[in-house]
Amino acid sequence: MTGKHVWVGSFVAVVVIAIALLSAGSPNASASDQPSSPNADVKIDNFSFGPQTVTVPVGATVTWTNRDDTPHTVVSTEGVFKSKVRDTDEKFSYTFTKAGKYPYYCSVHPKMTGQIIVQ
Ligand SMILES: [Cu+2]
Repeated sequence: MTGKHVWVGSFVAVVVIAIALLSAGSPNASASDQPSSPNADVKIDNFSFGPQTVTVPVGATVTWTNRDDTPHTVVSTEGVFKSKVRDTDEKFSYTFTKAGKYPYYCSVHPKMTGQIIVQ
């Protein structure tokens, strides 16, 4: 009789601890996800930027990765940012802190163009 009560009591304790751990864990998980969520990636492949137009919120970091066999650059038309020559698999990142339209091109191949829209 008393043994059964002890078992029920420890079962309740385990459930309470489990709920406490779950509710403590979820805010941590969303906090660690936060930096990656507003950011965007642009792939450079086959002499083009993809996607060509990317819309991000203010504060987002855009990362370009050269997936082409040819070196490319990422150069803002208005001089806001300018990468060095990026070889295959090299990256360039820029964080946009002001809203606006940011057209850019590849200075090696000026016909390659793209645009970042920051809202
Ligand atoms: Cu290029």
